[in-house]
Amino acid sequence: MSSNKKVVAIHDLSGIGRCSLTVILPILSVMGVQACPVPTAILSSHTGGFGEVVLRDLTDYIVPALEHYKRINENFDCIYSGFLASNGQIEHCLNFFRNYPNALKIVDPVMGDHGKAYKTCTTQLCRQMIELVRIADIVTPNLTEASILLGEEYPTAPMTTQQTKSWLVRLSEKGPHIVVITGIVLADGTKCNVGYDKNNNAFWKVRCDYVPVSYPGSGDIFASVLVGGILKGDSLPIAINRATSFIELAIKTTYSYSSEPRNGVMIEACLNWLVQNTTLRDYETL
Ligand code: PXL
Repeated sequence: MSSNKKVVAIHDLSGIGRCSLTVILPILSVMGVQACPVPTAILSSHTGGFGEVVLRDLTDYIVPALEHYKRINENFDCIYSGFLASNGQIEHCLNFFRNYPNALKIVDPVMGDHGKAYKTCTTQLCRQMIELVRIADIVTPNLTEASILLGEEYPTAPMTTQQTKSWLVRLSEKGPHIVVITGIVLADGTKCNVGYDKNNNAFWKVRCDYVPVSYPGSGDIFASVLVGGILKGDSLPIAINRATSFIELAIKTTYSYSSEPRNGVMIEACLNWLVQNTTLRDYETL
């Protein structure tokens, strides 16, 4: 595997709760992609359910790491950013993207869930996240994040196909040529993840089963499988299919054990599915 793709993953490292780098690194590795972590912070746990978290901010690590890589002419195929806790971190991330103009830029604009912004996501931080979205090739917001980025109310009712397409197009008009929105409920009651490829004017959807529990880190798992798929040569609908099928499998496995939601998704039980690089065909046009 000497010619495998190499990704800089700019995310936090949370000790327990299975999110960000603790799920991104194993997922990319089993998919045959080399992940080079640039940790933005070290936390004892994620911020959703373990009480007061111990945090070591690493904002001042990002630029020196970038400078080191530039000094040694290290190249990357892709730069992939996620949860960022301050405007400084976003600024340094922008720096990374600008220094590697040929790398595929994937921004998961982690800002909130279930219609609410995370505590760390101030109005100013949300505004600056848009700067990262502008420079990105691919963005992967959930419905909450898509509504924040578009300045729209969080839709509590199902969305029409027309409205969903309009949101995808409006997000792509900010810069990225590929937009994937997760967690859409369409008017026919189906839950799905949707994608838009501006260059081919193609709209896609992949349905997923509803499971009555929400696990932290699910968005990180979805996005990292999507990143791995795209880098391994999946088309957009197949990559969305792979990411959706994997998160569905992992969530259903976790749910079957009645595991506490705050402990995240039991990816360890399911990573072998990714190794198989299954042929998929469960996508549809939107
Ligand atoms: O999965 C998103 C995420 C990443 N990192 C930290 C978080 C969260 C969501 O709560 O708290 C530290």
